[in-house]
Parts: sequence; C-alpha cells; structure tokens
Amino acid sequence: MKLSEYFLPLIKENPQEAQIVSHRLMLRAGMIRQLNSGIYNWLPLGLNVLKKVENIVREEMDKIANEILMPTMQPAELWQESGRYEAYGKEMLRIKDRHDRDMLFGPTAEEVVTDMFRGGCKSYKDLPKVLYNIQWKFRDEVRPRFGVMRGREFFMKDSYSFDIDEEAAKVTYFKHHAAYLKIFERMGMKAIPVRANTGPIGGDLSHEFHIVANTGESALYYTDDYSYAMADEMHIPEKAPTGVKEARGIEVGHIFYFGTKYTDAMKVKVQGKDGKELVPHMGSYGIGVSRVVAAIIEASHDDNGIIWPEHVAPYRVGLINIKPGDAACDKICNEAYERLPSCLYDDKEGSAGAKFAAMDLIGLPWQIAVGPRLAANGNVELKNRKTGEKQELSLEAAIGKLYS
Ligand code: 5CA
Repeated sequence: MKLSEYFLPLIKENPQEAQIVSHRLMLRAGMIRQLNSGIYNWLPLGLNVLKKVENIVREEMDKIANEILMPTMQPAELWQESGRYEAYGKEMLRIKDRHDRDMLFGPTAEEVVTDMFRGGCKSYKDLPKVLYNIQWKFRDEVRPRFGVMRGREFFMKDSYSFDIDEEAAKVTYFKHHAAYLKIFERMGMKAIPVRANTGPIGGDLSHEFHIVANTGESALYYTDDYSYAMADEMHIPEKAPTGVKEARGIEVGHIFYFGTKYTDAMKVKVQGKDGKELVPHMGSYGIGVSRVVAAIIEASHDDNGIIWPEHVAPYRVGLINIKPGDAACDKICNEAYERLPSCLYDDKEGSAGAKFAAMDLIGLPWQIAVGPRLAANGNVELKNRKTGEKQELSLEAAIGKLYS
C-alpha cells in the first residue's frame, strides 16, 4: 500500500478526550474515529489489525468449533423465555420494529444459539456441539470509555457448547481454556487465566483471560503455573500460596460453564442413550476481539508510538522514501515495494523527521529508509522498531534478512 493512496489521518498532538495510551495511539495513528459515545469507525489501519486478530481467533476456534453467523438484531421473546429480558437491565438496547414488536441489539447470544440448537439437535448422538461466531455486539454501558477498550458497540468472538453432561461439558470448557492460551500466545501476548465471577451470564465455573500490561485496569495475583490466579475483585485468601506474583492486566476473554441454566429455561431436551430425555449442559466463551487490539497496544508501545508484534502488525515493513523524486531513491524504493509482500510505502513529500515520527507512531515491526546518500551506493537503512537497532545494507541483504 502506498501512503499517497491510503486513508491514514494522523494526529500530532495528544487528543484531549483520550485518557489511556491505547486510545491516544489508536486516534493518533489513524486507526479509529469516534462516531458517537462508545461507537467507532474503524479506518483502514485499524481494520487491518482487527482482521489480523480476528483471523488468529478464527484459526484456533476452527480446531474446536463450527463457525456460524448470528444476526445482531434479536427478538425479545427469546429473552423473555430465558428470563433475562428484564434482568439484563439498561445495558440492553431495546428497539421496536414497525409492527411494534420488541427487538434488541444483541449484547450476547446464549438465547439465539440455544433456540437454534433445539431446532437442529434431537439426540445424544448430536452431541457434543460447539458453535461460534464473530459478530458486533451492543451494550449500552453506563460509562463507555477508553476508546474501543470499553465501547458500546464492540466486536466479539462468542462460542457456545452443548454436551450430554457436566463431565463432558467441562472437557469442552478446558478445550477453550487451552485454545485461548494459544490464541494470545500467537498474538505475541502473555495472557493469564484467572478464576472469575460469572455475573449476568450465570453458572459457577468461569475464567477471565487477562493480557499482561503495566497500564492494565486489573491487579492480578498468580503463581507461575497459574494453578493459583486471581484478579482484583476476588478475595485473596489469607493463606495465599508462597511466590504469588503480581501483575496488571486487561480482561480480553471470559469463559463460563453454566450447566443447564438456559437449556432448562428454554426447555431443550434431547433423547439420551437409555431412551430417556436429557437436558444438555452448556458453556459460553467470549473474546473481545476489538478490545484485544487496544490491549495489545497497552502491552506493546513506547514514547514514540505503537510497537506491533509481528503476527498482528498491519504491515510487516514501513518503507520510507526520504526524497521522492530523487531518481536513485525512487528506483530502490520501487524495487523494494514490488518485492516486499507486506509493505506500507511512504512515497509522499515531507520532512525526513516527520516521516520517521509517523512510521514510529504506527509501529510496523520493520522500517526500511532510503535517502539520497544511501541510494547513491545502492543501500538502505533497516530499523527494528522494537529494539531501535539500525543497519546500513543493500536492499538484497535487507530482504534476505527479513524473509530468510
Ligand atoms: N456470553 C459471554 C461469553 S460469549 C459473554 O458475553 N462474556 S463477557 O460479557 O465477559 O464478554 C466477553 C468479552 O467481551 C469480555 O471478556 C471482553 O473482552 C469483551 N467485552 C465485554 N464488554 C465489552 C465492551 N463494552 N467493550 C469492549 N469489549 C467488551
């Protein structure tokens, strides 16, 4: 992608409304723009990262679940059936259609998926089933804040499992637990699973997954093997295990086992092996995909801007033409642009200082800068965004280093 053709509205100064670093940097780097309180436009650079995160989640989920797509709009009846329509309170955005029927913008999808399941599965032979989707949710949060970290509209991966009994359901639960650790590891993040409260989702077994970041909202206490791990709202027992470590974290995922809470309320039964009816046991498992983008920035930035881990970086290389119009610079840059598979090319007029600052701000893992002095010798400057390490070498050698 050439910067001259890219919609990347950068902001030099720190935006007044942003209180945390990821919100500041997402605005400054032209990733998002607020449309309304807690509702954001995702601009090309932001959407690129959102999709990278989404794809990692999808690849790992596809190993344990079936992808579906459920609508954002849901009928109130299903929530009346489960008993959550009133209980969910003001966070639910309620809407009437032209026939005066009560609808809502889904804050989560236990009811919809349970209804779908009961229409399609009738026997123990149909179990287990794990269904997931990656879809926009709406929660009318009292205090939307910190940009996409706590939005009203946000992008979530939500899976739902149906098993014949508690034991089988817990196997599915721990498959999600393992998949989540893999997902965050692939993003280059350290994530800690902590025991959690279940809130309005219900049930008695639940873990939150926190990405470790110094600026995180939650205080985490854990042992190295995570056999003991708690977040701030939980009580630390007086006799905490020795060697409990402390960190700050951001909740990016939450998994729940809640037995037959919804299948009972919505009268879901399948035929058991012995011919008797059985009520499937369920779990639900969320990842805040849009929140993850902000959490990665909280975990990986410096004073100059974002530092993308390789696997979620919007582009791998930022190519800087320090003097567009200079024949030698243009020649090397054009060749580099053709040969680099994932490259954002700054081909615009501008001061070298501003160009370097912009590239640092958007945080691509590698920078290749080409100025007249280097270009005259057929060389480029390769910089690692994270370490700041710079090296002068031929374009050939730089490409070799990046893609060997
Ligand atoms: N039904 C369950 C699991 S699918 C559920 O909704 N769980 S949840 O409420 O914990 O949400 C799942 C994840 O969505 C959270 O871990 C968090 O990462 C993300 N999330 C929740 N609320 C918001 C919000 N207002 N803005 C951004 N992300 C959010």
